[in-house]
Amino acid sequence: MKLYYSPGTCALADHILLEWIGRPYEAVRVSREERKAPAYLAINPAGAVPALEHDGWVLTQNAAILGYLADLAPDAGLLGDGSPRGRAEVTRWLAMVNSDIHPAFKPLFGATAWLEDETLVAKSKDLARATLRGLFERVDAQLAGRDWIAGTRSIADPYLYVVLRWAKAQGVDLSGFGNLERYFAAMQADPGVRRALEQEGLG
Ligand SMILES: N[C@@H](CCC(=O)N[C@@H](CS)C(=O)NCC(=O)O)C(=O)O
Repeated sequence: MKLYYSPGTCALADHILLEWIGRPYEAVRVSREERKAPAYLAINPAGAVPALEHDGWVLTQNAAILGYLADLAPDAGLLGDGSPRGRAEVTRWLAMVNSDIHPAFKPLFGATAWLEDETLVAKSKDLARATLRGLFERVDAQLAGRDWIAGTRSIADPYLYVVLRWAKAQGVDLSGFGNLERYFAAMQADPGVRRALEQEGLG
């Protein structure tokens, strides 16, 4: 299995998951330039990471890759407690991270640079930070009394960890979110997380 990644991106979630499930894999680093070059576009026409190659088949979209990896290792129990509601909780929090939190970072990663006016770009970034604080407030509330976002360790956790790293790097105000701090510290100390970070040169 090959995971195509760029360091610190959302592909770090898949990298952590590969460590958690303990299947052999190769992590293939792709630079910003390589993501838009023909060789990589043949793998993922979106020019984005992650992409997963397994026995000649390529899978893209983070949520799909995380789900696939978890299905390859049912014993790891990364899709809930086995009940329909447990599975739905995992999907609920994965969806929140993938479709609400991740896209909310776009202005902070340059999506509003086209505005060209420095004041407007700064305002769009401030608005993004405020939106993200609101989203993380809900995550913090969910983590009260829980070690994992969906109750049991799941595919939503590595992705949540990645967006928390981004939030810290981008100056999102997370003050007062004690549950999130505890969660982040536990993830930082996790051996699989550490191995993935080290392989990406972020350890
Ligand atoms: N919807 C895609 C989004 C992936 C995505 O946004 N990847 C970023 C890294 S976190 C990327 O490669 N961006 C480069 C680009 O889109 O040009 C998914 O969930 O996999």
